[in-house]
Amino acid sequence: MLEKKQKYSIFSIIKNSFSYHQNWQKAWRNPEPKKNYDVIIVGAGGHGLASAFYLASIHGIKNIAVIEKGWLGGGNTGRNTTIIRSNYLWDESATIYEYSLKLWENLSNELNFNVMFSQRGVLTIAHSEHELKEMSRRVHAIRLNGIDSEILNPEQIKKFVPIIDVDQNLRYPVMGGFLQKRGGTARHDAVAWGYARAADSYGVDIIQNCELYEIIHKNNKITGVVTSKGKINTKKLGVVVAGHSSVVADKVGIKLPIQSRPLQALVSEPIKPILDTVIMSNAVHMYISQSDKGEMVLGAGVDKYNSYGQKGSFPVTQHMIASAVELFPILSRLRMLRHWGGIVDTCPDASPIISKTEIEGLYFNCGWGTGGFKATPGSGHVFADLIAKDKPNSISKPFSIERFEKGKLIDEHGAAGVAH
Ligand code: FAD
Ligand code: PYC
Repeated sequence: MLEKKQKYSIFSIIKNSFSYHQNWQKAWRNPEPKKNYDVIIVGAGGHGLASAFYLASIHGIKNIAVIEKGWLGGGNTGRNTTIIRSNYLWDESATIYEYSLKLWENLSNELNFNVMFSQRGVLTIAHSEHELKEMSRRVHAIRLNGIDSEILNPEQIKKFVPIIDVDQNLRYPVMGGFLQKRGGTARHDAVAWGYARAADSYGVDIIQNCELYEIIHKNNKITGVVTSKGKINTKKLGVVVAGHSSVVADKVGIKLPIQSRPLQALVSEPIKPILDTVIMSNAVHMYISQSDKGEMVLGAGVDKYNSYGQKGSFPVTQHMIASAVELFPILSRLRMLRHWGGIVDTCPDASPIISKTEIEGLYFNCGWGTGGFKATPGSGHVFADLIAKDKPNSISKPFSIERFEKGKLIDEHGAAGVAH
């Protein structure tokens, strides 16, 4: 699928290593903006880059720019904890997240770039009878949508995760859990790089350090944008800026039902492999996995205030660590290597907005909140379809912004679990 120039032979790898990579083929170009594009995507996160790639590869639109105020993948795409699963409650969500999960299963092939998708399973554990009953109900709903999900008892959990303590006399006893075996993780920045490289090979201009300042529209139709690199004309503008969606919408007087909050994560120093799955605990309020480098990757809930600063507060960091040690005392002597935050854009129903707007040619893809990484391929697919055809398809339609006027909310707070 990719052009010939993107394919490296073993000989070119050897040749380049001896020349200190000076003649190494760049994975994507670094162009200056043209005067005019058929489509401009704002935001070079995974969702924006995937949208551009599918617009070019599926819909044959070649004159596309992705403008990014910083560097590509530097937003939430490069800051998330990479959990991928499709075990959502409502049919609309099950459809879009499962559509995405199926695309993940072939993504490295499709992009000819290893995104290190690893179906190591995602296990959510229960610490009370009540939690376990709620879980069974959720598992039934998930299975009715044809999505794999199973309840495990403490013995099965111990077998699956040997480092977990299933002693029933603990403060938070592990009473059971539910597992999606096809869930897992991927390498987040590889996802951004893979899509960027693939989109570039179709001629998409990815323009970094190019901030959107103004949206220009005339007679209720998009005509262009003003950016830090000047004015660019276009008739179609797709905005995919995650935590800054309401700031951009505000430029044209659109009020989005979005709250923007910091979500933090941290990694420990690297250690030998001890955990080969993802564990989430809503009651203890923490989730954990181990990266391929050996770091323990931890996260918890959002900070309880709105902010655009990409950092979180100390009490949340402290809580994450205390919760991890509560469940896995063997982690108590580990040192923290680094921590960071991203700004997540959450809708009242914890579901995304994929929508046309009242201005012709202006589209928004946002509100993925704490859980959009897993949706990257599916979101890009359906957003490209919406922009190309100016009409939602059956997957994206329920996520239109009109659902807030009609009261057709898709409440997925429970599925967002730990991160909320
Ligand atoms: P981004 O990657 O944020 O891309 C948006 C881009 O828009 C940014 O690069 C930004 O610089 C750019 N931009 C903003 N304003 C402008 C402007 N005016 N002009 C030009 N460019 C602009 N999801 C999961 O599914 N699983 C997880 O385990 C998970 N863990 C998370 C952990 C943390 C700590 C965080 C912060 C998020 C987590 N998420 C997770 C959520 C996930 O990261 C996001 O939903 C997803 O990455 C959003 O992707 P995106 O491409 O829409 O946004
Ligand atoms: O959506 O699975 C998720 C998630 C976990 C942590 C943050 N988001």
